[in-house]
Amino acid sequence: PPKGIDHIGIAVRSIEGTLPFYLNHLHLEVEKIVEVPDQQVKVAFLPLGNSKLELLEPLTRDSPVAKFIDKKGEGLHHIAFSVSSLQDRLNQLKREGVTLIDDVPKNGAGGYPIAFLHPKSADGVLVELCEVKDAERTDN
Ligand code: CMX
Repeated sequence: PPKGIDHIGIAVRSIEGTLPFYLNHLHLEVEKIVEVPDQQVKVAFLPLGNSKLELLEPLTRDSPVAKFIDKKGEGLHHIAFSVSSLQDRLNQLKREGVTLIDDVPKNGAGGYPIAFLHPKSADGVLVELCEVKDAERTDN
């Protein structure tokens, strides 16, 4: 089973425009802001207990997050579970008939391997799996 929720992804048009809500009203803090070329997004990390929020700002007009905002507007974009042995997990899900977006892991925003499952396999929820080494986790 997954080890926990690594993060929740929220699609925004502008990180700069969105941050004041999380900083001033929810009193969260920004750990770092990085660009993830593989996913064509800029990401702000806001730690929250053993998990975090990720604000996702599209870097290109035709990136997945830009298309999402065009279609559905800003808001909850995906949920990410931490797992071990990501490639084994993907192989297993494929054998079980789950539609994968990524057959092989990509480089994620946190610097570790990630892969997405297709929302049509999860009743409309975009699910991400993140491989986090046990030693890097803060909750064990
Ligand atoms: N949550 C739920 N459903 C979503 C979705 C999301 N985040 N994004 C798209 N969909 C749905 C669409 O609503 C659409 O549904 P319908 O067919 O019922 O209309 C369907 O998926 C297809 O969407 P689309 O707009 O035609 O877009 P594509 O098929 O080109 O892409 C998807 C959809 C999920 C394959 C693509 O967004 C993707 O590859 N996502 C994974 C990568 C990603 O999202 N990266 C950004 C985050 C990066 C990070 O966290 O670092």
